[in-house]
Amino acid sequence: MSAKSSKSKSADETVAPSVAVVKDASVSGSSPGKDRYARSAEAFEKARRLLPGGVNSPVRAYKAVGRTPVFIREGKGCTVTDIDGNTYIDYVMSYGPLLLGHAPQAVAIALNKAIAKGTSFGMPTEAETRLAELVTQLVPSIEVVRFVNSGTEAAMSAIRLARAATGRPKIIKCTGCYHGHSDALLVQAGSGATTLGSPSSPGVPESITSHTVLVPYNDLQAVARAMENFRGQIACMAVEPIAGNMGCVPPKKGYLEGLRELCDKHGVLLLFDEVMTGFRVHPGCAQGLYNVKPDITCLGKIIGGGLPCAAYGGREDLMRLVAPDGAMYQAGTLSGNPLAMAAGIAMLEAISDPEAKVYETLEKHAATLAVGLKDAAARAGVAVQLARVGSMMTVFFGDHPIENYEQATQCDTQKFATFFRGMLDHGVVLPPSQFEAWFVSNVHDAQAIDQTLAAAKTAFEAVAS
Ligand code: KE4
Repeated sequence: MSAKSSKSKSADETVAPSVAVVKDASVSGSSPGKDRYARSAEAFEKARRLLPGGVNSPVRAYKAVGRTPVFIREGKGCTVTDIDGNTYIDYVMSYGPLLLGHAPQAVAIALNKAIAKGTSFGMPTEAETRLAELVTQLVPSIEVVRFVNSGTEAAMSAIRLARAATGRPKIIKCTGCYHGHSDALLVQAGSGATTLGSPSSPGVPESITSHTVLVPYNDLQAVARAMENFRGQIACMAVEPIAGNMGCVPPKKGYLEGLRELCDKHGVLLLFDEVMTGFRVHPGCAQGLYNVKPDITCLGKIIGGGLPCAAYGGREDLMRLVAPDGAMYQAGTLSGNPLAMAAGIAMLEAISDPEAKVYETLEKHAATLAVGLKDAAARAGVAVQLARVGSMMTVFFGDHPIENYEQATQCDTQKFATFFRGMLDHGVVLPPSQFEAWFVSNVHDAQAIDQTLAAAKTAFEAVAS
């Protein structure tokens, strides 16, 4: 999901906020034998009666790709199997947590041990300290950390911390970057030069979003102007160090370093939202890869190994402001719960084991996939831009450079939808939006990549025709 597009959506267009709606009727490609997805279609009808859109997170409803969602029965390695018995090579990978594939043995064993001793206590456990040790050892900028249950909660709390630490009300964020669905962050470009945000969702008061200043991603001049315009009022600049919610858009050379300098110049805290990039692109996160230290970092996804776990952390002087050390209040019944801690410890111990060569394997598989996809698109005569950092990537359907959200939204979402359906019908399941990143795990082996590229050949030909 990513920031809401500028136009408001009618009720039946509640899609992943930035995804242009692709009308089901006109483009729902010829899906092979309706029976192939019959059970999923039935399950979806039943779910829709009881859940908004039949899902618990909007992007999963497949509104942008002209199909109804497949319901998953199980995951194994780099594949998932739906309730109709179709098996797919999976590049959704739960939108990022599954760096080691579905239910890796280390995590499964750790969870089995933990669950035998209980699921939640509401009292401290040593597992929380152990995961905190791993996080502070691996993430260069984190000296003290607080665990929460979702990336939204991490970002919301980190912003409150920045405001508490600076006494300043405003925040800067980039259009197209997504930091969860807390009110202050559901903004879209407002009118007028001030670029003050206006709500991108009903239910968000203008009074909240008027403290959120929007700038384009990868544009240092815009950040400098915003900091000048609102001198002394900006608490933090929140940014995905590698954008993943407009599709994968890497930072331009010098961008992150430039943000660090501007923040230092204006007394603004630099907040890296590494919910997606944390431990994805490097054992030290994106900040380790690019060697730029933020003041506050949000983590999520991989840190819980697929269980609900996220965190915010940073410089000790800042984190000591958080209750009960300090007065900045934040709390959570299931924060640091033993199951998520067990899964997170198993994940971080596995990925930080130099013997395991996890990142070398990820890079090898993802690079092979990227080269093969570009080649398949070229052979089919389809113009694509492939953006990749490590094991997160996006195939953009367009022939223009993509360095920010505005350029990403100029892509051909109908071509993407055709490609998506072709891949699904040939055994590969992708995130159902042009504005999402694909995720490769260390168990997407050579055979899986070959199968993916065979499906891509057919899917690109469908786009071309
Ligand atoms: P959650 O509240 O969904 O755990 O995390 C929000 C969040 C915060 N920051 C970044 C950089 C994120 O990518 C996310 C969530 N990512 C989306 C995927 N684009 C989650 C998928 C969904 O919304 O279903």
